Amino acid sequence: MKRIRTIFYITAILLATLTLTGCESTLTVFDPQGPVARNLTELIIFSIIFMLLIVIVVFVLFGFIVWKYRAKPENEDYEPPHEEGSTALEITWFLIPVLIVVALTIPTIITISDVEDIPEGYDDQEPLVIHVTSADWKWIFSYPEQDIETVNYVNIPADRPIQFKMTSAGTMQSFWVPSLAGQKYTMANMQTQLYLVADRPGEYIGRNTNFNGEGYAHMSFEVVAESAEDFNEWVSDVKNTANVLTEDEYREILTPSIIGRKTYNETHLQWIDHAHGGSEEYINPEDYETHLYEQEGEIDEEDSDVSITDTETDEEQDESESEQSNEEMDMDESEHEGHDGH
Ligand SMILES: [Cu+2]
Repeated sequence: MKRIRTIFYITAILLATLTLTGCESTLTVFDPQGPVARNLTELIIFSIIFMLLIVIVVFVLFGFIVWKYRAKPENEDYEPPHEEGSTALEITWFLIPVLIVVALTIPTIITISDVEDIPEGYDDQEPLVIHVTSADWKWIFSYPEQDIETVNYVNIPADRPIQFKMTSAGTMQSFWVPSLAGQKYTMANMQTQLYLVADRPGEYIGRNTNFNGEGYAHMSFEVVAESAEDFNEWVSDVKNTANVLTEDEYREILTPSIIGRKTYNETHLQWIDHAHGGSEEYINPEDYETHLYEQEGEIDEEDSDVSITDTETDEEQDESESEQSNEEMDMDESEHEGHDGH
């Protein structure tokens, strides 16, 4: 009776784990939509199977030894003989882990150097260059060839290699489109590169995977892969309808804030390429202390379930709070001045 109950409990727990894993039939990482992501997925699957085999061998041997040398009534008084150790065995169990690490390292290095270049089979095509600038908390995409810029979404032609030249205008972030490529860091004053190809038209989610403050959770973007004709049509649409990006507007975009999608004619690359210095001029440290609170009031207004009066009082509170902190800062400054006078 007790055994049946135990079996029932174990089955219930297993079923619960299975059903609680969610409704999606595939995990994004195991459902690659391009050659770069496919390479990485194959490496992940190889590593999992390889390590699983080692785990199985270890556990089977462990179980076998425990069972074979268990205490039995016939060997109750058994005393093991004194052993001095065996050089041959010690070399063996030193070498096995070394070989395992080497066997895991070789395919990893090959794959990682492969994805650093235009994917195989696409080398005859000129890659489309897109500059990626991450800022707190948005993604800016510049198309130097087309002379257009987008925020929080990037349109790419499918079946053509894309070369992302990535940098950051602020803190370090990490660029990741799990369906299409692995993740790579973006850093101020330097450039990292990432190639990818989308097999066919489709929409994919990309996001920042490096925690960088309050707006981190919202720092995602959409990658829209289109046919070459659709992409060219979109470019000419932007050229005909979008506003020209001004330097003032660009500075405003860079302040720490959560903004939606934007589309511009011309790119910020004409004044600044954060990959080669100059980010400091565009970053105001004070923005990091106040700007998001102002922005939150705007977000509340959009929510239909928040009444206007609530939002107003929230904003008033935020304003008085930031005024207070400004006053405190002014006081601090005057105190310092006083000390300097001595
Ligand atoms: Cu760096």
